[in-house]
Amino acid sequence: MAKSVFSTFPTVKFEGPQSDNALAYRYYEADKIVLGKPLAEHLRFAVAFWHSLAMNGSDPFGSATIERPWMTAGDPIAQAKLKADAAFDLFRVLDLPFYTFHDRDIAPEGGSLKESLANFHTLADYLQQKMSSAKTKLLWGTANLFSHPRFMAGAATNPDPAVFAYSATTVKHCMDVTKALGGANYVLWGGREGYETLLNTDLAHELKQLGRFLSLVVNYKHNIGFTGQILVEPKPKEPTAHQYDFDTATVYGFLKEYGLEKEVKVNLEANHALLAGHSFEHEIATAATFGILGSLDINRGDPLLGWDTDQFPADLYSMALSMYHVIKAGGLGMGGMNFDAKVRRQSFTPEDMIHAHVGGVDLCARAFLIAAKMVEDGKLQAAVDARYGDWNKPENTAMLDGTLSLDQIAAKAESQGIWPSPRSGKQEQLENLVQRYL
Ligand code: XUL
Ligand code: CO
Repeated sequence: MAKSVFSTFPTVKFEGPQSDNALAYRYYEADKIVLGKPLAEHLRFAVAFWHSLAMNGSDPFGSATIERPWMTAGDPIAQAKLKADAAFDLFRVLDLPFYTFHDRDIAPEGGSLKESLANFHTLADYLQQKMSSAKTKLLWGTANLFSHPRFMAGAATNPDPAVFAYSATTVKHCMDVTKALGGANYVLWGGREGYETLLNTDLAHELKQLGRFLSLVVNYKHNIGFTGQILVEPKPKEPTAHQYDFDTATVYGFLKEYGLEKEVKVNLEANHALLAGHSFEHEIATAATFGILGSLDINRGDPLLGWDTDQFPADLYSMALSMYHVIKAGGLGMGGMNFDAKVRRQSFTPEDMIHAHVGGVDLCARAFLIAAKMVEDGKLQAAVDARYGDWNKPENTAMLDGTLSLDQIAAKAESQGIWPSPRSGKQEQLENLVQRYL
């Protein structure tokens, strides 16, 4: 194998918080036992092929700033193999347990459906070969049903049935490959599953198409015996003005409508939550409430910009609260934490890519350690339990368990002349408590 752009970098090691080495982990001690199991098994970090190998730094106002050997002209299959070689070298440097990909990240589009599928399977075989001698496993696979112009009016929700059929075919093959590579999950992010204007959109028809598409995916999963999870990734806007998978609550309603709430979970992304007007922890807690917490895409947005900047995470407070809710939900199970984050346009060197991941990994690991302390300590939970404590009294439980009707509740309240007095929510006190763990 030729030397990759990452081959001069040694494998990043845990050196502890005191280390002065910029390319060392300070908090991510993979085999440290926390809450009964190694940190690595809680966090299940993944490197995203899309952002780390396929992005070139271009934006609407400027051309590529990141030039990698596999991005230059040449035989597309040979270039894709070069990219895969570099990917596995990056995985070696970062020493993280998982990676994720879109079909188009790993293999070039061909001149026909047949050729595109052939390219995809050629590279999938190549990845399988590389995985046989590497530690990195597949967290999830997905299909890019949004970049090519054929998807401009949607994939599953396209008014053109040919695009629906093309997308179904692509997803079928992508699920086959994800299964063959031992993927733990299969993700569907509806990049263009939404609309720009109702003037040209039959909303009810598009939702029916999307529901059918997801049912087909779930049926196929069972037919082929894929034991991974099917995950939908909510996002409220960008690229379309109105995305059908707006947020966790919207996705849950959609799953219920199509009877898929026991079959499909969510892959939650930090900045998608923000774009939906939520915090990441809100989305995690909501998914946990409905029993559909699947996996996490880790990144951050810029509240000053308000679009999907996909930056590496840096906010310890928010991440600690997010990890707290992950732990409370019983962990990520088969899911993990995928760095759906890209380096900035000016960070074009291979070393920038490594710094970005080292910082992201350490931020999340540190947040998890803080959250574990919060859970073990139990003070925050005790405060919440106390706040709801009166619901444990039988006379109050009766209002929730169906024993009392509305008029019975009213009759009782009136006869007792109840007159609730305000109770403090203790928000600042609890904020101060959280600060003590940081
Ligand atoms: C786009 C996004 C995607 C999905 C997979 O905002 O998050 O990378 O995670 O298609
Ligand atoms: Co994502």
